Amino acid sequence: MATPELYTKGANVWVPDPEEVWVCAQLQQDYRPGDQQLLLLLSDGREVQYPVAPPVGLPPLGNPDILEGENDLTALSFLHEPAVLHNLRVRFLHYNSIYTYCGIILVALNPYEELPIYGEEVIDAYSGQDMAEMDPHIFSLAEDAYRTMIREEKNQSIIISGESGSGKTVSAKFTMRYFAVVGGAAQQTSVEEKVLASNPIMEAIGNAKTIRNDNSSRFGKYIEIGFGSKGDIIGANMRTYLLEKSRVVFQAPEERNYHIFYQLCASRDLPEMRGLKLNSAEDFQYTNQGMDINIPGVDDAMELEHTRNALTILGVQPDQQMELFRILAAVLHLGNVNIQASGRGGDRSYINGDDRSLVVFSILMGVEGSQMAHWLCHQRLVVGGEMLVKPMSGQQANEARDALAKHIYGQLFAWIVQRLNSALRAQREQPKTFIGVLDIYGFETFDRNSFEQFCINYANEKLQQQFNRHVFQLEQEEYVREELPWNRIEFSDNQPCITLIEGSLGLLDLLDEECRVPKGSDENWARKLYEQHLNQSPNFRKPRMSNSAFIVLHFADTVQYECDGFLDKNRDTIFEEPINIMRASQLFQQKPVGGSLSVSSVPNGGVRSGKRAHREHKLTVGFQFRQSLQLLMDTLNSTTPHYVRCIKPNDLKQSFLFDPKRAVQQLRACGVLETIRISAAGYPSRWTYEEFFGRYRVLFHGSSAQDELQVSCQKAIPNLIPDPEQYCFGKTKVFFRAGQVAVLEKLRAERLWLAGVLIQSWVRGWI
Ligand code: AD9
Ligand code: MG
Repeated sequence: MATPELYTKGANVWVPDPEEVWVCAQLQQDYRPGDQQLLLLLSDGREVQYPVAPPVGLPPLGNPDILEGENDLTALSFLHEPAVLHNLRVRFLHYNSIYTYCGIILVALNPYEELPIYGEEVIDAYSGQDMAEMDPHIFSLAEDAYRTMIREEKNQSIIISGESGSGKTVSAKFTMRYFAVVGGAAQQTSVEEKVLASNPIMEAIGNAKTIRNDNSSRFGKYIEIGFGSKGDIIGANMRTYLLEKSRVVFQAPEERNYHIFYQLCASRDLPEMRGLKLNSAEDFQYTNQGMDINIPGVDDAMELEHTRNALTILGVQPDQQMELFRILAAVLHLGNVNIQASGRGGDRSYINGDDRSLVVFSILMGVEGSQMAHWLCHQRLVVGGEMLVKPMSGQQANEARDALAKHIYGQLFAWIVQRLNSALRAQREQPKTFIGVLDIYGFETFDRNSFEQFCINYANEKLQQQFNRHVFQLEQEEYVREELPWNRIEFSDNQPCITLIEGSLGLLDLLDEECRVPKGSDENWARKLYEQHLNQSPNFRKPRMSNSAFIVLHFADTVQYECDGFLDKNRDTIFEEPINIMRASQLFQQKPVGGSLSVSSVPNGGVRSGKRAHREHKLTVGFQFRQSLQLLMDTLNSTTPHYVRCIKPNDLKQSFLFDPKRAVQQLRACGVLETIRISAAGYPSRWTYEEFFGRYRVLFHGSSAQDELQVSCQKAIPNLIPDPEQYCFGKTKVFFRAGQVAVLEKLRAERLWLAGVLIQSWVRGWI
């Protein structure tokens, strides 16, 4: 893509820098083909010899000044990483602009500061406007989705991704608020209010404080907002993905369990809460492991008020709310049940009959305490057709208790989602169209990566493919519309990686198989992975120093996964007997929708009956996740997608601080740079003949008559750009390959200079 003739004295280039990622430098003399070095002046005043011999090559060129602060990155003439980074930084730091387009993507930088740009007056300003005419904003994207839906009578979706703490949930809520305002019914119905009220409820039960984000969503969510024939909101429906259940029983230092537990503990002195026998969250094993039960600036008792109000708005009656709280309190008490190891070498365990936590748990859940105590410490096995009761070790019993807690919470979560959905269901008419908002976990890589990261990264791999194909298709459509000669754009499809994960005998298949075979183990699975995929799949590697880990080359990054624990997490093992006792409980018996909790209505981990569950194969987590992702992809593919990519500009949660290293890492991972690449591979710069003539008339000799513009352009351009590969004439537009706008700008500048026109004005692009 380097255009040697542009490397002349005074030209700006970007050179790599360990701190700033890229720094700007100015060429001190013309480059001549064959030169081994460039003499550069760095911005700090140093002169350096920059080696350009292969494989380094010429450094990327800076963009013409007219493009500085451009609000669409794909309008940059040179499309490369330093240009993208520089432009985002200039907009963010100089103009406090957190939003920038990158083609069809809206890039959103988290400002970590409340900005006065979300008020109703701003919504009004964006409402009814054309996207191209307004500054980039989450509202302009929402408006575009809304207008497209009305105009084309087609479903839309807004796909928000980004890493933890980058602002996805905040963005999702702003889009929902936008729709609630523009789609608000004339006669005040309460549907919009209900749709918005679902947010605090879902956050109470599905969000938690993590080291990255005080309000981190621990599940994925796709909410479809249904609109009636007048374009007003008439209902909604949500689907959730992969709740992190392990958090219910375990939290890392400085992290918390789900907010709702702390909200309840903080409200324990309310008269109606007394019966729950709650203490401070510091006293419960399930809420105190992070060692800090508070979030600065958050009053958990007040938050419970919000949660309760929201539940009331959604029609969950106070007595039903108390039922939920009772189950949640029971989970906390369950975590404090003291399991004692006994027997030789601790191979048995027991719970004291007067264990206070067990007593409270049993009362709250309405189950028989002694039975529960027995079945938490014993398991039933079928050996040779005969039923045996086997004692469990202390560790096994603790695992069984934790598994029960996770199961109860998972059921409660699923029940609340169902309950909200039935409250949000459209009443009078069927929705004509919907806008789906997807707030899903972004690509993740930690020092140690396990099943959760694997699933999350798999989801992102699928979303990236959906995105690539969509962008690619749009490009092709534009080329067809403009009747360009058939010109295939090459782009790197990530299908091989997806096949590796979900294909036949892929990673998930082999994992399921290993979960089925007797004596299956994480190590055996690892071995089978190596046998099947090493040197076969381009996206698979084995780490040199380990036999229990594997490496996947994802589109965003290369990630090493530790196999330890994959089988258990995929099986999501539940111990049946305690759950059978739960099934006898009043709370778990009633009808699912509109009624009370049900253990059998929810597919994930739903236990059918004690005996049958032995024989019937339970669906694995991986299998279900693959299915739900496929369903999501089908849905997204049937809509017009709109993409938001959230970027976390620093790890300190500091307002308007831009850490280029972190930003670039995310731009690579979220596909923005890939979009740029796809864009650069085709004809990223395009102008209507009129626009083109307007800017470059000094380079023309031909007629400026309206109907002859096209012909004039077609005559002029071959003289300006000798390589016919670099441009293409369409029906209404002229298309250029990356870098050509810079060539034209340079020619224009020289012509203007010759003509003696004031340099200042063209530098600023005023003429
Ligand atoms: V996670 O993957 O669920 O852990 P999110 O959802 O990407 O993450 P979230 O939306 O919760 O991040 O944003 C994190 C915090 O950043 C918020 O609590 C705000 O304090 C802050 N934030 C994000 N976006 C904005 C914004 N547009 N304006 C002001 C913001 N603050
Ligand atoms: Mg979130």
